[in-house]
Amino acid sequence: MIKLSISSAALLSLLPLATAQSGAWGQCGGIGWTGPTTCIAGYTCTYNNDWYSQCLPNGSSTTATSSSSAPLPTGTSTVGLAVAAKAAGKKYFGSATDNPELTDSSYTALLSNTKEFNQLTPGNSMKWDATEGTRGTFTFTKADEIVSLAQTNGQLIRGHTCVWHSQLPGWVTAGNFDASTLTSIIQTHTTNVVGHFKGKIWDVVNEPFNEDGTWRTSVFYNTLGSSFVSIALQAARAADPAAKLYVNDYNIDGTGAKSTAMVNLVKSLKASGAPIDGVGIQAHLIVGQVPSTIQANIAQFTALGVEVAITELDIRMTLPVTTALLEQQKKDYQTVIAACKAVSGCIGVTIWDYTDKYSWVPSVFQGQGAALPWDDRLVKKPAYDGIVAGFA
Ligand code: 9MR
Repeated sequence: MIKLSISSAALLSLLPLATAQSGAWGQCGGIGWTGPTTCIAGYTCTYNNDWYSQCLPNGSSTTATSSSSAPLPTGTSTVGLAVAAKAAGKKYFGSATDNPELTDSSYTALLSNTKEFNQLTPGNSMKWDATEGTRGTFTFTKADEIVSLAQTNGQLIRGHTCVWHSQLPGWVTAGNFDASTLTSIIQTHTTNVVGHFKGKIWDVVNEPFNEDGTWRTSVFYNTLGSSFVSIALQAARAADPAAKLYVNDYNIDGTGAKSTAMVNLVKSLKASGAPIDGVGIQAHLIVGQVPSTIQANIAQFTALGVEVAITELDIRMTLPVTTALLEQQKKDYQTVIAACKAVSGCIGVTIWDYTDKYSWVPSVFQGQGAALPWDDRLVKKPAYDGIVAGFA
């Protein structure tokens, strides 16, 4: 048996290379296609629609995002999202990622393609529970894995995040610390984390506000009032003067009470001399519901003398995926990207992972998903073309 397969492989290798094979994700068929119709090892030429067949990893499902047998539209642009972002004068287009996904070689290959992504954000491995689960003991193994992947690829890193009410170990939340002890706990944490990963952009403080613009109650706010923000920013600046320091939140995508609270925070930080370089607009959005004020909103932040980044973009829909929803999602991505493009102080965009395969959405919003520009087979969706059009 073994002998047979070795000799057939040897025989195959002697065949002329006239029939070149398509590479990973390459086109391998469709009306008018004159290129190769077979794929490199590990990939299968998979029918997508009459005009397009693509080399997908062996075993990929062809119907994963479709509830009907009618083929859904796909993205067709080949520009590269980071290429498009840079052509529009932005620093980066990036993706969040997480350690468990990095064992998926098809996923990692596309994540490492700097034409698509020249920036990565670790989705979980820099958070407090991952880096200082025990007081004073710092663990950077997982975060280092992502940072070194980015470094190997030549990609920027957004550090995420130093001070957040969530994914916070019990020793912090339940420690009953007085104000001066908690201040030093924040300083030690921020100093060690920002100091370990020098030269990054940082979401130093994450999600400080409630929807109505009041301060969110957390161990930090309850013990220190709003001063916890400047305590963290100052520690970050001292640990790495070259780092860019942001405050990041969701539902501050359009103008409104929560966005106004962020404006007021930036004003007061600047007035007091606290180091603040940017506002992170997460942009976890819903198809058909992108705020019409998104560009004006970005501009109101940059007018304060800070930069803006869209830090966690995804645009979810109620499943099942339909052609109409995909087309609306494409428009919505274009709207968000065009708003960032239009404001020069909006420096870059990060999507909260790039494929529906690893999106956080379905596990949190029941019946919703398909929020990202690549589907769960890593096939481009119309949203991809929307992003390219937004940067154009
Ligand atoms: O993507 C992250 C997911 O894997 C975690 O389970 C979740 C836990 O809170 O956090 C997700 O990332 C969040 C980010 O850190 C802050 N903004 C909202 C993101 C989605 O929940």
